[in-house]
Amino acid sequence: MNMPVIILGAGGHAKVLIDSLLTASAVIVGIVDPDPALIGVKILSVPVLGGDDVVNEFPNAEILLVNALGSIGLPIKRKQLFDKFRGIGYKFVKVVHPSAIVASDVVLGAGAQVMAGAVIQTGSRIGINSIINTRASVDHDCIIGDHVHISPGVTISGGVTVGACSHIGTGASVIQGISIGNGCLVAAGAVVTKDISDGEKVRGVPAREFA
Ligand code: JB2
Repeated sequence: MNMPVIILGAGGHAKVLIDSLLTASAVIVGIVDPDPALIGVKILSVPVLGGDDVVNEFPNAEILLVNALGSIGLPIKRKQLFDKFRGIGYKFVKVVHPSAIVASDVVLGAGAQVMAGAVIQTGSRIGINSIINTRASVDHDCIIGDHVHISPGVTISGGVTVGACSHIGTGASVIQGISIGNGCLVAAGAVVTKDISDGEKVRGVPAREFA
């Protein structure tokens, strides 16, 4: 990564990303966040510079962005923030923690984030702006769509498809060959043994739909 980066958002996900980026000796210009009370606050030595308008002071050819808006449910706001800046020509850098294991043929989309201890096996693809969070495991030949959050400790077996903007909660498991649609929510700890349609929310063991 040759260009300096700006971090969007100053919360918990930002802290984890900044740690990963500093490990990789990235040059971080600062953080932007809409909360004015955070201006000047530092996260792991990186200061909050102001709101999102600060990004516009840097030409899009001279800076890379990192989307640090995480999610604890459907990643809609995270997608909106990504689309807003991508739409005006900014590029999002991929972040891969050095302790992650990513097979050599895995394709990571723009702005994908692979956190510490995650494993992504051969033949898998990860969409743009998606998070494979701490110690999550994505086995062989999985297709993870755009703007997906695979939360910490999730286990996804081989040949699984996860549609765009879905959220797989902490510690959930998905057996082999399952298809999860777009905009789905899998609650923490669920065990998914059947396909899930677009927009469905499931929880429990085995996972069943809830309102
Ligand atoms: O439009 C925005 C915006 N909206 C909220 N632009 C920018 N630049 N920042 C935005 N934010 C800021 O994101 C909020 O003001 C807040 O400072 C930050 C979100 O912080 P929070 O700690 O609430 O959540 P997070 O997204 O960093 O982390 C969640 O998701 C992670 C994946 C947490 O639940 C974590 O526990 C989780 N690991």
